[in-house]
Amino acid sequence: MQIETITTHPYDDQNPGTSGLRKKVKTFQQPGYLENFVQSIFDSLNDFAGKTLVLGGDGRYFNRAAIQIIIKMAAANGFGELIIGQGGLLSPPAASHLIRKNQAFGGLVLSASHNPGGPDEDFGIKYNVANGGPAPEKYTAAFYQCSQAIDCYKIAAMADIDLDSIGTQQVGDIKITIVDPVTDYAEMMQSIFDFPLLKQSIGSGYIRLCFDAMHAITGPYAKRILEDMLGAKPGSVINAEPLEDFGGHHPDPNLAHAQELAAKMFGPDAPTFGAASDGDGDRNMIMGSHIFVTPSDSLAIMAANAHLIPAYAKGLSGVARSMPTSQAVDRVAAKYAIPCYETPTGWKFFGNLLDAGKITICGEESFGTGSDHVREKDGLWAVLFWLNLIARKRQPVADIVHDHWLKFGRDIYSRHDYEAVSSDIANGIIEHLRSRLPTLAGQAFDEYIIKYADEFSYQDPIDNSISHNQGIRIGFENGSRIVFRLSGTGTVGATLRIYLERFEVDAEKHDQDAQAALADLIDLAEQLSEIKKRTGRTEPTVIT
Ligand code: VG1
Ligand code: CO
Repeated sequence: MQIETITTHPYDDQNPGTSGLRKKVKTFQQPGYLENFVQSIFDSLNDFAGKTLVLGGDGRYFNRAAIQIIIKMAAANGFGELIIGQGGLLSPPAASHLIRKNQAFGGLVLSASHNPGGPDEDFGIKYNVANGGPAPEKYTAAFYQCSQAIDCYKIAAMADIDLDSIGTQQVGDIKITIVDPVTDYAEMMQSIFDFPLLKQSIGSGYIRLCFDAMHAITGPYAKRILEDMLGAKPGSVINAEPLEDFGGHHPDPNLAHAQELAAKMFGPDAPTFGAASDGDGDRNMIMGSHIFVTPSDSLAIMAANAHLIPAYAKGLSGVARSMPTSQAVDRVAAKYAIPCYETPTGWKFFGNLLDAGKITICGEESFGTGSDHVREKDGLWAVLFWLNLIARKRQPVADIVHDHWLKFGRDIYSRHDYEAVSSDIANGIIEHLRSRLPTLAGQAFDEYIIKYADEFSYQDPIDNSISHNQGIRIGFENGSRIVFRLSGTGTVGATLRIYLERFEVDAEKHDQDAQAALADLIDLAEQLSEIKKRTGRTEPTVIT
């Protein structure tokens, strides 16, 4: 096999964000752009000669082309084996599982997750380390550094690989195995949840479900697991066929984007249970008949009831949530006397805690939950968790949620996003907030008295690495919080996120509409940040 060394020039924008490098497809199609980044990853890793790399993506536009390039580069750089999902497909949790199961050196996951797909939309790539989780910051910083000085990349002169035929072939020094993307993952799910009980509850009609795959990667996973294995009626999985452009939709599971599902769940004769996943299948939205469960509540409810799930019957070692996620899970941890960790946004910060056995379950407000079964958030895992819970408790979703609030109180929660704001204006807003921080504590705005105002820094309790500037937090004496941060996954301008939460202990007030209940905090967020004033916008782009 002939290996070519191709001269290239650096691109200055290959700094990975919250979850890998995400750019427009057109950016990735520039000469050498993808190659530079992949070579920069390989150049910053050591001792992988002859070892195994897992490879797959969310199936969006450019996925197949990128996989062919990466195969040739992995061969040229000396990997010994590639494990690739059939059709180039692997959801991040399935890739994470394959890395762990095969004791691979790492994996490349091609995904822009919840971002739209197509020739004019987004593409992304991230590297996962040997524990199956996203590369921690010290790795991504090294990738970026290499990308700024790169002058050549290596690629093998070999024919394209047939990605659709399962099996193993040897090409020169590299073994290439195409695997079914679902089989191993489905087996793992069977080992975590009570499949016989689920089959019985679904088969008897006690649970009627609708899962919206949003024309993204979870289609084949959900069809196999929910319909074929658990007996949900054919058609229970909607938008099940993965499309390169997700049917022109935004594959982000929330009430704003999963409208078809939302209409069903709030319509007449609504199913008992509804759920959706994002483009790459690591997020989940949970709904019941006429109820939407916020991701922060979902995490807390899972933690509070985990002992009812076979794999977690012994209880949890601890829990973790990203900083902007509501404090609902903290209340569960306090009651069960288990540790609760607060990490920066992004799954890479959970890896060390999971590896060290400090936590069993973790989650983010952005529709992500997961456990120590893999090192990624896992959409279908969360769906099966909820199904298992409903089957065990013999209670509808709404009752499970209301009972939880009764016991722990309700953390009323919402996130407001302002997308595609000019970067200068967005940075100006953050600077403005930052400059106000030192004088905010003690100030009173009606019943809201500011208890602390700071910029979140995190010291990893395992490796002691420190991550600064992880979002601006303003906490109030009554437990409410407002958090401001800039997104690290967008590809156009800047996205400003405002996270709002207020604790309500009074059961009489648990059924309020979140936006109405948070109205004072929403006003206060504007007073403090001047987002509307500075952007000229009258309302957020998306409210979740
Ligand atoms: C967003 C979410 C974050 C999540 C990340 C990746 O990041 O807020 O919680 O981990 O996306 O999710 P940001 O920086 O835009 O706020 V996914 O499903 O894109 O892998
Ligand atoms: Co995702």
